Amino acid sequence: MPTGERILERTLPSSLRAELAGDIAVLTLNRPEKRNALNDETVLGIEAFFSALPAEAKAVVITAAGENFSAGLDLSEITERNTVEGIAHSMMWHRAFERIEFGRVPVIAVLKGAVVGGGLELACAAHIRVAERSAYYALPEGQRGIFVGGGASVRVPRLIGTARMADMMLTGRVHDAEAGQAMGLSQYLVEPGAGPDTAMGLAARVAANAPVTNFAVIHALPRIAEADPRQGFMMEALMSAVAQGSDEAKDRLRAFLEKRAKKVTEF
Ligand code: 1HE
Repeated sequence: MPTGERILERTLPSSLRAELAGDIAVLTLNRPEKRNALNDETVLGIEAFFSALPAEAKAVVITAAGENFSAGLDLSEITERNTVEGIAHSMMWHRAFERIEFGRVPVIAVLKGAVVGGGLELACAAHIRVAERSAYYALPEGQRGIFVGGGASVRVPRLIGTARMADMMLTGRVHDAEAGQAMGLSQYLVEPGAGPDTAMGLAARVAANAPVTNFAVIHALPRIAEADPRQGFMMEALMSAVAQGSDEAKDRLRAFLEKRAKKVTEF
């Protein structure tokens, strides 16, 4: 049976590179000469990658070649599009990024340099963001005369609040990596160049979790967090029971009780 890696070799555009490091798949934005601007081919490639992850992959790390994560939408492609085509284009981004957020495994993005416009939208679809100190965040759509279309209106307010997003769009405000960390755009802030190693270390920890836990965190947690509390508590009880009932949970709990598992402080 062909591995996902081999499938991906055939389907990915040159603006993306995919590798498998053990049980961690690494997707690299590979168009540094255009600051990893996201053209249609790249967004469709992202969708293809996350739709056909190698079976071995238990976590994904998204990195970027060059000094920048991504300068967002490829502005050279936008001028010819009419309104109806614009809707289809935005929905194509939504589809691709939903594959990231609601895919099979957790995703960690390594941010640096420009994380702007659609680049920030891509970053926000990941579950964990590791920002190098060079990272900066902006939503220049306001200044370009357009609006976000890759899911930012849904995902960014959940991280930083509607008021901060409105400010970024209305005034063109740029936030540096420290500010981004303080407001919740990133969960980790690291020195320049340290992002990939940090992300791979985190991915290894994620990959070591029971699959049912990772499933619950990706698929159940965000839905529960947005649900009416009464339904949320019910969903939590059901998810909790499903997880507890698994053989792997029983093995792990027994290992702790028999002093064979690490303490919280030893992870
Ligand atoms: C691009 C793009 C792009 C660079 N589309 N080609 N995004 C933006 O509005 C951000 C636009 N980009 C910039 O403001 C700057 O490029 C950066 C601050 C990110 C980086 O500056 P710098 O000095 O390192 O690079 P550069 O010289 O500006 O760009 C290098 C090349 O990349 C240059 O092409 P070249 O052929 O002249 O060498 C640039 O034209 C090209 N380039 N960014 C196309 N974005 C689903 S809706 C999402 C809506 C949005 O994302 S809107 C925000 C778009």
